[in-house]
Amino acid sequence: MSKQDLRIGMIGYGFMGRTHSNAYCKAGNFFDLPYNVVLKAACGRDAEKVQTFADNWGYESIETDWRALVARDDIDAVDICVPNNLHKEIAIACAEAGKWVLCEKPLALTVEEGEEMCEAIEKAGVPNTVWYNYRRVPAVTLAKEIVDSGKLGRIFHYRANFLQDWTISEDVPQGGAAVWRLDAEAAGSGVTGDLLAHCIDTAIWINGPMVEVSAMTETFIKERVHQDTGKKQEVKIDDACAFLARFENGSMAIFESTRYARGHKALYTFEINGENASIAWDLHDLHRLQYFDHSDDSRVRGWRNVHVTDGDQPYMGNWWVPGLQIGYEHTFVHQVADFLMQAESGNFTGPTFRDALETQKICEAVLESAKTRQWVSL
Ligand code: SOE
Repeated sequence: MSKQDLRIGMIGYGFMGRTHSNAYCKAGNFFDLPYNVVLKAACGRDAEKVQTFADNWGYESIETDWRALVARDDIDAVDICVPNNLHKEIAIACAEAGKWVLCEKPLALTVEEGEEMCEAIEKAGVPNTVWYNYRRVPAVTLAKEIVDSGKLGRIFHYRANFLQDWTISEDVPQGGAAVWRLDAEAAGSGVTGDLLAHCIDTAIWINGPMVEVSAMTETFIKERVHQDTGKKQEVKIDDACAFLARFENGSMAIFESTRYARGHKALYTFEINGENASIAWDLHDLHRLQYFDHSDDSRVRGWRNVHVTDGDQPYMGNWWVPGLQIGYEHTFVHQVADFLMQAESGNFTGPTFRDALETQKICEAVLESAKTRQWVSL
């Protein structure tokens, strides 16, 4: 039986536009999707650049105005891959037009914006997701399954880091293409919304809700040239952020993120310590899960280094043969696959806009705590 087409409109063509387009191209080859994914149109303000992007990935057409894309009858789902300050307006317009919406993280600039987006999306009843892709690293999904099975027992500790080093030079500008993440107007915040948001999404997915946070932030380089004005302007994002947190289940946590950890490019790590067992994961070695089980025979007890590639591990039955690993781009393929396979039936495992709003609330509480130097309750 031929499948119904799901026609994608992509807004934005940067790094995330590429990861998502790659996922749309591959998902149907590896997963039995209920739809035939069609790359219908790509949209960006620069016609030449967006045409090059469209030709590379196989989009059938281009638009240079996102409103025109959202108004098209031949688009079923819109993927929002533009800077954070544009998410709200586009997502609400998509919801009102009855489109499915896939939005890049973080959901919005603020909780207030995120709430408006959730209301519009839920009122329209359209399938929706936010691209917190690391949930779908097979080893991370396995960590969630192990914790859910109760094997760790009572959880005492959760700790996570996301470390980078790409903004150490004072010569890196802010604003405009490629470096809008350094411009508070476009990004909302620095590492909190960009990197810690990933750590928070994974943490609350695995370890449940957080109840309070206490944070500190720092902006190491106070002024940078803004690409739009050519002038040195104050840097208003957080270059680094560290925070303590307490979870509803009684466990305590420590989170750290920076773009000033010389030598680290994208070191996302987390560790969970329970009464009976511990789990650790590292993005630089993403196919492995470290697992320590205290119930093992004491003479051979130690950290197990599980190579998460066998067919009975999450997602791996759809890929190669045991022992052959997959990588970063596959997390996006998994998100497309789950979204399309689960969304219409209403049992999508998320993250939905509503799930991403929880992360947004924590990010906002973290920034408020850093500003007021007080614990903030959630
Ligand atoms: C920033 O450098 C960045 O690209 C984030 O925006 C992504 O969300 C993260 O996955 C990798 O780092």
